Amino acid sequence: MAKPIFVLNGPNLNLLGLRQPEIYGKETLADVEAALGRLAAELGLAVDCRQSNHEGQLVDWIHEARAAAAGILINPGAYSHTSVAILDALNAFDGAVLEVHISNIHKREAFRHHSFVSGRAEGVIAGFGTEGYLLALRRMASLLRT
Ligand code: DHK
Repeated sequence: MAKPIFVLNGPNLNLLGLRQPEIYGKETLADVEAALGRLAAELGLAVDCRQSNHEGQLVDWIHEARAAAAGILINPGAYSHTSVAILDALNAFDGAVLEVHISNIHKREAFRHHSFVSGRAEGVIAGFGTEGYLLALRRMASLLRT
């Protein structure tokens, strides 16, 4: 059995669909994860979707991915802009990393314009709404084929 893609969502993304829908949309995280599961099946991949509000938990999952995942698709939420620990953990992961932001972080407050994770990610999607996760999964499938 091929290794899954870890889909990691950071803080507050459990409130997707409820918090600031004008920015993050009306779809819930469960909706997004179900759509990712369906697309993964179409693409012949498997996804393992997880969400945590805790930085250390995300770091632990990235460590787990070293042996258990073919790639990581991550929306680190606010930790994108603050977490050297998540960047360091991703730098210790050998597979492909894709970063997703639901909103266009470059159109928002200046403190959201920089992401530590972008220094490691093969690609970044921002501002495509929750559709960005699906686009990133398609890209992950291409990266894994090459
Ligand atoms: C999600 C968050 O929770 C914010 O802290 C980031 C990101 C942007 C998003 O667009 O998915 O700044």
